Amino acid sequence: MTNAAALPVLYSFRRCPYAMRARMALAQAGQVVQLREVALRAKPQALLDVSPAATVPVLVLPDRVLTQSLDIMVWAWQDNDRGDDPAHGHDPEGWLARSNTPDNHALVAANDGAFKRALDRYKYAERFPERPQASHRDDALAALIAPLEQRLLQQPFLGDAHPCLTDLALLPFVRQFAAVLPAWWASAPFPATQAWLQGWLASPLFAQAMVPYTPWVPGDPAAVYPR
Ligand SMILES: N[C@@H](CCC(=O)N[C@@H](CS)C(=O)NCC(=O)O)C(=O)O
Repeated sequence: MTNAAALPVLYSFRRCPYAMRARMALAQAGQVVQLREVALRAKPQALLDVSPAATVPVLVLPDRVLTQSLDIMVWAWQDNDRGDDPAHGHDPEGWLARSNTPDNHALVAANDGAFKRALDRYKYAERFPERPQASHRDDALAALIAPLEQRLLQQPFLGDAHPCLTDLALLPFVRQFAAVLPAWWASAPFPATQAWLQGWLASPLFAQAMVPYTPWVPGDPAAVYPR
């Protein structure tokens, strides 16, 4: 039986897109952690102690602390410590390997950079009154959605015939983009990206990553993720 208190600690926030992609990677790779749901307005001291920047997600391992969602995703599939299958670690299906292409690295950089910046402005357009909302949306389309559509017209996933880390890295952000003006998105000319997003939102992996946890309070018993 697993001793839950000995599992790595994941500080997480359900609605944070960075935390979502980390949770999906952990679950897909078969990693089990103890999840500490964080209220961003009242961050626990234990989180500040391990990560002064105190963003989520943070994964606390026995020998190091990972404070970037992409590092947590890579660790999820790369970790060979448990030795389930020494030849393949936690990635017998190649989710990490398939993501390691220049095109996929460029998509993640665009997502985390120009797209995220435009997405925030599109989402909170009233805070950026110097430009109309649609111009921020155009920036977001140019940064990520248009190149993503080109890829997905040729292949169902960013790992080609199968999904990979890159699909999961982009998904929570594309979801946010679609949700800003759902009616606009539904009639926008991006059929491949719309189908890709729909497929992921209906997937068991996404459902597993979105199971709610009550905010962690020191002294609580370990809350195992995935459930
Ligand atoms: N580069 C970081 C970004 C993480 C991030 O910015 N997370 C947000 C929540 S979505 C956060 O924790 N913000 C700090 C705060 O709101 O106080 C990563 O990839 O993990």
